[in-house]
Amino acid sequence: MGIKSYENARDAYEKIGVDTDAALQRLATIPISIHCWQGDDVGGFERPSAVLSGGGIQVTGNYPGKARSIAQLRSDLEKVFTLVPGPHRLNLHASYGEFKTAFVDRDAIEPEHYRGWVEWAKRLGIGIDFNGTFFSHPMAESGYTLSSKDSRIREFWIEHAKRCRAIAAWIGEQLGTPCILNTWIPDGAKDITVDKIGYRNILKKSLDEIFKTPYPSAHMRDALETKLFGIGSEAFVVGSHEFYMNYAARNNKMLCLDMGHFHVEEDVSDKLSSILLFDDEVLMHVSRPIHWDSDHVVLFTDKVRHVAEELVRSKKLDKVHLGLDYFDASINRIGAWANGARAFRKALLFALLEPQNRLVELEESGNGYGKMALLEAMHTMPFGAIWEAYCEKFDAPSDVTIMDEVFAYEQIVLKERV
Ligand code: RNT
Ligand code: ZN
Repeated sequence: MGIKSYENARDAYEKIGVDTDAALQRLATIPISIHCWQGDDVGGFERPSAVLSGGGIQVTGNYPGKARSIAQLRSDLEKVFTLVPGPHRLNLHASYGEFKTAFVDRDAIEPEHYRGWVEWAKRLGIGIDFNGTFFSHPMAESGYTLSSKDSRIREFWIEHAKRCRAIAAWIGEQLGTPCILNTWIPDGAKDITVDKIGYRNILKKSLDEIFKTPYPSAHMRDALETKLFGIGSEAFVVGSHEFYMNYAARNNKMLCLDMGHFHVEEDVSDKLSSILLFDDEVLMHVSRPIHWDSDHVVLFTDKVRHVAEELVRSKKLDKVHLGLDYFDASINRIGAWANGARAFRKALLFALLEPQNRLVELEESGNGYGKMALLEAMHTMPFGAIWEAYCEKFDAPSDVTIMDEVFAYEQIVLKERV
């Protein structure tokens, strides 16, 4: 598009009191944590040909080109980083450690297994966030992990969680940026559960045990991911929204809000101002829900925009850690990955270009129509030119040229994979 169209767009925004240069600068300071698991369908590298199994989540599709080794996954991630404009972090799952030839079980993982990722991140100048892996494992087959009534199972997963915290603290210290550790467990049941309070009580005790060891917040911070239901846990999820909201508030932990974990008609953006008034920080799992926790690739949709708008309007953008959570194995994975990350960044830019003071004035003066008209006008502002300028700033392709790069990578790199 070029300078001229940016300048025209800048003038148009200036007329409504919006400083586009400031918005671009601000956006360039906001990292998005790119999830490792879109590249290999949440398989991980604990064993050769590992695949996602169980845990209330599911990947569909078998489009060719999936990453089958850590080296391939890193190559894919590096490609994605060039396709997405802006500062990145890596969101790593415990099952993506470098275990070499020996099998290392979840209750035996050590920082050493993640050294390769840390070295890689240092080279790229990015931070890493971390996740315990409480699924795709024989010890999770009963449907319960940290809330299991079987002490052998429970202790196994408590040990995993403790080790993940130690690893996260080590990663954060190594990289000089706090590692956000998300804990999501699949615990729940397909049908009527009688002793719900029993399971929740066990989960509460397990968490208390896991969080006994304090770590400096400069190294790691804990987040707990809430959920309403999953595949196979339609009737009961132990770690529900209410459970974790209370646990987090009372124990000074962060909530992780996954946009796919609520009823489709619920507006996740509306939850943020209530939570952030009481909790210091929140972790977001940006996703695009369709009917159930479907982990669809994020697009520039209303729901995604509303989350970005709420973060900007509430001035809490710095308090919220932004992570992505989607996985689609039915289309080109690199394109899916990049598209989702770009769509969320685009939503943030859209939100940063809102004439917020003017909108609040209209609202406070009771001018409902004026507010509506101005918000409506935002949809036809020359937003594309500003977005393109942002992409250019990071040498990232435009929305139109990106597919050529994705196709070229597919031809040269992905096609070779068997
Ligand atoms: C599952 C949660 C969780 C996972 C990842 C892979 O419902 O959303 O965040 O998607 O850990
Ligand atoms: Zn999630």
